[in-house]
Amino acid sequence: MSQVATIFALSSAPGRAGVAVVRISGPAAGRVLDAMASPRPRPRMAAVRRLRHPVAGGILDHALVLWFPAPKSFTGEDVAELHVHGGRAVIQAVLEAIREVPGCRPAEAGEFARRAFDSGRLDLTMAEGLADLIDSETEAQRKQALRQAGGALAGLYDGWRGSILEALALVEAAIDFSDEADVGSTTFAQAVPLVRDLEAAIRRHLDDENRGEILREGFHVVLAGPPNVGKSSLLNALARREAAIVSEEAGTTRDVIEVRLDLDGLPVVVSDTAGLREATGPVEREGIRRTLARSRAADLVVWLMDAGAPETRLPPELADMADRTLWVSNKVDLRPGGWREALPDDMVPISALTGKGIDELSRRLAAIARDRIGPGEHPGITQQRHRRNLEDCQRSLAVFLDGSPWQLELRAEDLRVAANALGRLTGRIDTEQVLDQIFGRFCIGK
Ligand SMILES: Nc1nc2c(ncn2[C@@H]2O[C@H](COP(=O)(O)OP(=O)(O)OP(=O)(O)O)[C@@H](O)[C@H]2O)c(=O)[nH]1
Ligand SMILES: [Mg+2]
Repeated sequence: MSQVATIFALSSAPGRAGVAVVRISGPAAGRVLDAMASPRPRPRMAAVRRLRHPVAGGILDHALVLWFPAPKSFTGEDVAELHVHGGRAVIQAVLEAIREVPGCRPAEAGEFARRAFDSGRLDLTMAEGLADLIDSETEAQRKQALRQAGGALAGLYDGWRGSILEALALVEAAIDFSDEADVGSTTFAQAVPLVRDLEAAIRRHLDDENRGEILREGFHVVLAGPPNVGKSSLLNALARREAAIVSEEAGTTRDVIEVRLDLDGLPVVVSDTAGLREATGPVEREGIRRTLARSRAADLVVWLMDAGAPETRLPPELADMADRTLWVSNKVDLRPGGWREALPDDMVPISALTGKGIDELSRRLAAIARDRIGPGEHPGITQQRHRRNLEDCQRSLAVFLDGSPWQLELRAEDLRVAANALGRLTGRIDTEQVLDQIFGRFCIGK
């Protein structure tokens, strides 16, 4: 019998908690309820039941039980949920008991979401959005992930794919009627504006300065500058903890130290780096190499200098970063006669030691990050995988528009390639490898 396995797992976080949720999905889910929590509750209505061991019959716990018959469930299969008391022994006893019901086995990582995808409840971008929602750490990330999990990208991409298929049908009609020159050229001519609009829309969508991707990964700020100016002190002030070692010795920091901050709902990753100067040994030289590499890859460099000896030129290796640099001068507490005077306007004066100016600097960082990655009006690309497929699609549409209208077979192929790129993006056209990669990122119970 090639019966689909029924899978089960703890779907809430492991560890002690008030309540733990055990999810069961598959054809035997109803039998689990009959054997352990009889009578089955009405569909989608919570009911309190004594949970019993299916073989021995002993009481395991008192639980809130839910029954979602197929297809109206997360996975599209029969699903049962047991909300049990969140103690380790309770959870373990319940999981071991479910295993006794014929046809049930523990779920693998991401298997619930994979089944939801297989039954058409989710497309790939929605599944990815769900994974991101679970991983989201800040308000802006939550909003973006929720929008994607709710199908914002799926709707957009499916709509585009539909238009490409429409254009393809017109070109195929042109091929079928090619001996009736009039009909053929008319239908082909109808396809062209459709493709032109689409190509422009996809190009605009791609031209987003990677907003969604940076929001998903975090806005990267690198603290750089000469040695001893207070970069590590500033990192600690921003993080409000002693994340990095501070000392009066120049050349203290060697490795890059990263902290993740939530600045006004935006994920900002701040890195402290080795001070830039002529290195005195191989370890410092490696530290400086890392500083430069990090700074060049950053979304923003905070160039820190000593207010008493401002170094207002970036090292030549960072010349390209000039328009992504925020100038900050530290140790203003040491400047006699006030801390703002004689500093250029666009410089942020702070004292990492006393905390002066740190709030203002945080606000400036948040404003820059918001400008760069704040959620836009339109749902955005959130992953490299999306971008690659969209670029493939856009390129094929451009080839179509540039190609000869007399080579109809080739033009039809351009559109097929474009539609397939979007199909791979949403998972309408699958490659097992991509699916394994995406669902492998989920944890067990998701
Ligand atoms: N007075 C004063 N001293 C500061 C301030 N910020 C940092 N310092 C001191 O400056 C020295 C160097 O600070 P660090 O934070 O280690 O400097 P750094 O830039 O990380 O130094 P390297 O890692 O060696 O490049 C320490 O003695 C700090 O206490 C400040 O705002 N005012
Ligand atoms: Mg340091």
